[in-house]
Amino acid sequence: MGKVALITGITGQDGAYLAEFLIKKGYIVHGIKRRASSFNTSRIDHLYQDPHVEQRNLILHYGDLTDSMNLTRIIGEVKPDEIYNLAAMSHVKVSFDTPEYTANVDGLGTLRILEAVRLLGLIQNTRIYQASTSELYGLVQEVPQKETTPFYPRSPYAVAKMYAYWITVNYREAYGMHASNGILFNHESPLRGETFVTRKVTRAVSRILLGMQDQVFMGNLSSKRDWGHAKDYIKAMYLILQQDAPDDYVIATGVTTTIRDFIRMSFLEVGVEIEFKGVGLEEKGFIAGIKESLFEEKMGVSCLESFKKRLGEVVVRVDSQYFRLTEVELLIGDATKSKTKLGWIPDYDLPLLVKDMMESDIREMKKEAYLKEGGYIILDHFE
Ligand code: NAP
Ligand code: G4F
Repeated sequence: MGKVALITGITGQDGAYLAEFLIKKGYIVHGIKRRASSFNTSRIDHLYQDPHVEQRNLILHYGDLTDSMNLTRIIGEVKPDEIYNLAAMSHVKVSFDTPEYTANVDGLGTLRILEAVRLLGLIQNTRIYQASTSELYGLVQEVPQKETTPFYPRSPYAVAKMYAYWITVNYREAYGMHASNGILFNHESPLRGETFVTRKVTRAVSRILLGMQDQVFMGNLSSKRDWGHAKDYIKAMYLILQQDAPDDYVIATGVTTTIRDFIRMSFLEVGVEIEFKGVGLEEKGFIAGIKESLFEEKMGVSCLESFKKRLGEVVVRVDSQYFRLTEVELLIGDATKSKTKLGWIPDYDLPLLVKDMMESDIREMKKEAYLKEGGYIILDHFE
């Protein structure tokens, strides 16, 4: 019999990659999904099995991190070997609009899971992974940030996650639970939510290239993030729960990049050079050059002919509505402990991540353009 895992947040970016990874390892994976008025399982539809299939390896349960009785019932029925608590209201900016809800889900939600495991008498059977975050470092007290760096959270999201971090440590120390925190720096992928900065950029750049959108409005272009690939980071979650003793680990690449440079890299993926001019709200990104053979290879010849007419135009502007009340300016992690103790080695660096996201979004936007019959791509379609 394979091991049994329970993933909260299975419909999210990390939940989807982790579910696929664990199923390939022979696990039976149970996932908690929220009831929604429209389908919210697009990231895991390829793993879905009809409830009538015998010996399923993916089983979904309706649930919510705000509902203790629901969580306790599911954990009691599933009796998982491993729980990956990935569910959260995970958007930092939105947490300023919904601070109480964020505290309830991201902070108390973790307590509900720990307490359910304890009350059900599963302490010796069930290992728990808590999705902690580099946002805990906030106004950073040390560069780079590692496991011993003091926390200084800068948003309702980060404050809620700080409670979750410490309640996990406390249950480990008080009750001897195998409960661990992964302090994960930003990780992205083609499955990343569309309102996080990297995906917003790769989607918008793809649409601009295809003539489906003129420009994109961004927030703080100067903040720096340590971006890795979600496919690498979910492997670290798994490794953390395979250790004999529970502990807390930083997962990061050790490279930090501005939002501005991420935008440049995304356009450069198809040979478009962007130059930024101006400061603050007046900063703008212009099309400064086009490497025509690369553009043609990636986008097609008629798309190139149309796009060439846009040389010199502004495609990136700043809008203060995307600024945060208290910003996290710089994140860069030191993952030495994870590399030495877990043997965690990432496969992707930032250029590979950008390539993966751009290729996926260009494909997706081309499909959209064909369906809506809009944008330059349609010219290629008729050639
Ligand atoms: P995500 O794509 O936003 O997924 C969040 C998941 O949580 C979704 O499945 C969502 O369900 C679910 N969820 C939200 N509120 C819930 C509730 N009240 N009850 C039950 N489920 C709920 O996030 P992610 O990028 O995969 O991140 C996974 C976890 O790691 C999160 O806890 C996040 O805070 C943390 N983290 C992420 C990063 C990163 O860079 N990605 C870095 C550090 C830590 P719906 O699909 O229905 O919305
Ligand atoms: O992509 P972001 O929204 O991610 P953020 O705030 O770093 O949080 C993500 O990573 C955390 C790990 O450190 C996770 F815990 C959390 O759940 C989430 O996954 O923003 C990144 C940066 C910020 O400095 C933001 O101000 O990009 C800046 N930014 C600039 N313009 C923008 C935009 N962010 C968004 N979302 N949208 C913009 O237009």
